[in-house]
Amino acid sequence: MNLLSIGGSDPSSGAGIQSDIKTFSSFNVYCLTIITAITSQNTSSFGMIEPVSQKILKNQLESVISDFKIDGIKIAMVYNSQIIKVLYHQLKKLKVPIVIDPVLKSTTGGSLIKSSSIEDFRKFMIPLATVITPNKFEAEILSKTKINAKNTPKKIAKIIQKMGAKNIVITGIETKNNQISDFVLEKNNNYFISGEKISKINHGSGCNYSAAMIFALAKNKNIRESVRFAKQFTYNSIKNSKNLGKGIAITHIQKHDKINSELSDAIGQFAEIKNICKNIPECQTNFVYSKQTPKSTKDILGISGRIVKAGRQVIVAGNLTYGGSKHVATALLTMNKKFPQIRSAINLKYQNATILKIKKSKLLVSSYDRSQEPKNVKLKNSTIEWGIKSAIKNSKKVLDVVYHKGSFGKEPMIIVFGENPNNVLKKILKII
Ligand code: PXL
Repeated sequence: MNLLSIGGSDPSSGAGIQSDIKTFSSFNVYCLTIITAITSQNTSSFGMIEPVSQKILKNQLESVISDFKIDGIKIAMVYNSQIIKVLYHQLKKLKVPIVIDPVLKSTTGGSLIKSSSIEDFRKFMIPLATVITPNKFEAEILSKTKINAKNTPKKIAKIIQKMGAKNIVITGIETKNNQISDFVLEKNNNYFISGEKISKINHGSGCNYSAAMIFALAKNKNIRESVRFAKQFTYNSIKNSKNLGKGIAITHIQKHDKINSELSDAIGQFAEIKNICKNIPECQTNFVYSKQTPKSTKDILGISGRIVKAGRQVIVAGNLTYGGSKHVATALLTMNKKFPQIRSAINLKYQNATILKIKKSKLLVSSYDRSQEPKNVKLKNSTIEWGIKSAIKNSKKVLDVVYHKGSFGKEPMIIVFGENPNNVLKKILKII
């Protein structure tokens, strides 16, 4: 896949074109670049901007468009009206998804667009957008309206949609209870997507969000899935941000191995299953995926927090880390010792209806009785290992599901196992 990033050069490599190269490379995607302006900046201050000429901009576009198949385009810093007009004329004829990140200011205070060009931005850039991703401040400037009780996010997003963008995502519109929500307006649909907030000033998160968004769209994910994906990717990049210079931290993109991308893809799809919140237990859900031949839970990737219920929404709290899950990872480790091909698992709420469906399906199921747990097991805190071992002891065939009905003070639970996260997901869809 080839994605094109159009924007400014940032010598600190925290934002702009350099940041997008890091993001796309982490997805194993080839990153084409078109530079609209050279900025000088570091983690403390913003220096000069030198926009490129229309001539070289047009020539860059022609070079790239005539040669490569382009699967998606992200446009960020455009700086002035000349640049905006060249981009409009070259890009309007292309039929690929375009994400526009309407960057107006850098975190360190530099203006990334001339104020006299904002009207042209509205007129020529916004209509190109499959998705536009303003933050609250940018949405207010573009719509010329302050967000308040009367002027709701929906109203502001509708104003921007009227300017021609197909879908609007206003990022960080609302923060409460340690959560940060994005507002999404699609053609005939609007909703909030919430995630865990990290209060850390950083350089790069906005770029990471829009870059992850174009990747998801180019992979044919729908808008809701793409927003979730971008949100989780950005959460991770902020969580892992590093103090590389003397000023603010720069977001960090971990190289994604196959295990990581398969699991995060499946978690995104799991969170999108209709009414899935009903299958999340009180102790919440973890979804894990193991390296081949795991020696301990440290070889098993899981969510450092959990997949949690928040009303009717499901929120992925925390990021993917090896050793991130204790319980589900221990269950998987035990299963994997007997059946090495089983490398992924998830825990779901115990419900009679689910058990009935499991029994009707062709899935192989077994259970254990926590009330039979020997004292020494309880003392050693190895209940799960003992439970899974007893459930699979007599099975020659690979088991798909193991459950227990709980005991005093212990919540009953269903664990679904599979060879990989996608395989687990398919089994879940059969039984919920
Ligand atoms: O984060 C927005 C952004 C985009 N592009 C360039 C930037 C910045 C922020 O500093 O410098 C070139």
